[in-house]
Formats: sequence, C-alpha cells, structure tokens
Amino acid sequence: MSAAFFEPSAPATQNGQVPAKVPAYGPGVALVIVDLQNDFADPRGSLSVPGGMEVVAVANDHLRRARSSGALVVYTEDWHPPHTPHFAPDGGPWPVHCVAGTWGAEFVPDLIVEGPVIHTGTGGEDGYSGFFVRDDRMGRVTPTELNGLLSASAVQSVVICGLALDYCVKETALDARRLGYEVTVIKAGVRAVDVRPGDGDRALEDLQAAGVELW
Ligand code: VGL
Ligand code: ZN
Repeated sequence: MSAAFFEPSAPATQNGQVPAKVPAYGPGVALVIVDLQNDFADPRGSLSVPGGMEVVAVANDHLRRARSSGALVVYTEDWHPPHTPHFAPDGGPWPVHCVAGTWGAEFVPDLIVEGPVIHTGTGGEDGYSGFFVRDDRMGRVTPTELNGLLSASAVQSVVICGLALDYCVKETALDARRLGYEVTVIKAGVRAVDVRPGDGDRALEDLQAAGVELW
C-alpha cells in the first residue's frame, strides 16, 4: 500500500468510529466509474448483475468527493453494435446487452454524470478493459482514449468502482496497473456477475496479487 494515497482523517461514521483509510481524492487522482448502465445494474436489464443498483449510491458518493477535491471523474460505457461475436446469437458468451442507443446502454437514471465518457466494444470486439479494445478475430489491441485522458491530467492514482467486478472492473484495474498507475478498487462499489460461483472472489484475489489496493 502506498501511504500517500490514503488520508488518515476519514469522516467519522454514525457510531463515531473512523474507518481505517479512505482514498484521498485530489489532483493526480482519477475516479473511474465502470459501466453503470441499465442492462447491468437494473434488475430488468438483460445482463443484470445481482446487487448492481446498490453500487450507484456508492459511486455518487465517491464522485462528489472526487469532484470537490479536484480529482478527475471518468466514466466507461459498454457500447455494442446489434451484432458482435460478444453476443450469444452471434456465437459469443453473453446475452445481447448495451447496444448503442438503447435503454440498456443508458446510464442508470440515478447516476450523477459529470465528466468524460469512454465507450468500449463499439467495433464489435470482445474486450473488457476501459483502456484497450481487444479484437481477437483480427489479433489487434487498440487503446481507447482513457490513458490519454489520464495522462493529460497528470493522473497517477486510479480509483475504480462499477460493474462487473469479474469482467470490466477487473480488466480495467489490471490494465491500469500494467500502465503503471496506483490502483484502488472500492469493494462496496462493485458487484460480480459470478457466471461461475466464486468468480467475484477470485477477481478480488487476482487484483490483490497484481498490487491493486482493495478499499
Ligand atoms: C461486461 C460482460 C459483458 C462488464 C461487459 O461491463 O463487466 N461484462 N460485457
Ligand atoms: Zn459487453
């Protein structure tokens, strides 16, 4: 853990206890809110993540703190064409979800959206990271605008919440580490799809092994 990244003076909770550490927002820090879209967060969504809606209030709380401190807030959105090898009808693993321009692709209505939005999956690729688009058919990896946005704001630390822990949150956090950022994942601000039971827990282990701080 990096000492510089956490502020000891966390706000007291109702019973007067002070949490051990809170991500310290400020210039050089970016909060990345991953895929808080209807299809993932809403129980009526086509790829609904259990408990997904509970994440929205956590994300809003963090984004208020981030914005008031001068930290950057960036959003990602899963943003697919109607047909893509990512979708089951086209031979992929997932039900049709987050098709560009549909209700399922919209941010959940309660999410405060104030900041740049990065769209991923737009070209029909099967990647999960907010940083890179991976097109396995073409053997091609293309960066999104995310790393450039962070560099332009001299970001060194990335705090991540959103959906789903075992896919887009995990891959975004691992790529952020590979790119040299200090990375914190907000545990209360993520939920797993758990296609296989335990995927969420394994994702947390993988993140920790890669040097990601779990808060
Ligand atoms: C995601 C599955 C398929 C995610 C996106 O945002 O985690 N998961 N597409
Ligand atoms: Zn997707």
